[in-house]
Amino acid sequence: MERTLIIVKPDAVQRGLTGEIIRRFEVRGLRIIGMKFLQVSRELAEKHYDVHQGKPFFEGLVKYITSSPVVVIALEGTNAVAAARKTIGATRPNEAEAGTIRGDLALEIGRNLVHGSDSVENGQIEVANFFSAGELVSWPRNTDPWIFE
Ligand code: IDP
Ligand code: MG
Repeated sequence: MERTLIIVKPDAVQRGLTGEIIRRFEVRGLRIIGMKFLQVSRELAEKHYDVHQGKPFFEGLVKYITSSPVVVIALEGTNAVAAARKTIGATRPNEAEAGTIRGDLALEIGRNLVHGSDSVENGQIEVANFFSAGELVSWPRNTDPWIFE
């Protein structure tokens, strides 16, 4: 089943939006298979955002994601990657649709509250970067037949 990595970023944790953000993925029907609270190290931040190395916002981005604790969540579901990205909304919160996390709760690109993997391949890679195999539980949820056809 498709997997995606969600990061409830430092601004969201500081603003007390962790529960609100988890709720939106939960009610969407995505199944939580891993979750933890941690402070991201510089090393892990650079690995996670490797594709953005060399861009003008890279240093600020690493500072932001390592500035304060985050909640990381591994989600599973049919079309988990695209579904989570839709629920998150556009990267620039001013362009994000109302009804999305960023469109409802954020204003600026450098404080956009949440990360979601951008491809099926990156979903697998990013989940593995943040979770060991023993930290993931692929459990049979009783509601699965009412959500996955
Ligand atoms: P995404 O989070 O929607 O996938 P990406 O383009 O992958 O967006 O960028 C990763 C993160 O880097 C963004 O969520 C945002 O926090 C930050 N970022 C991207 N572009 C800029 C920028 O131009 N200025 C400041 N921060 C940026
Ligand atoms: Mg991205």
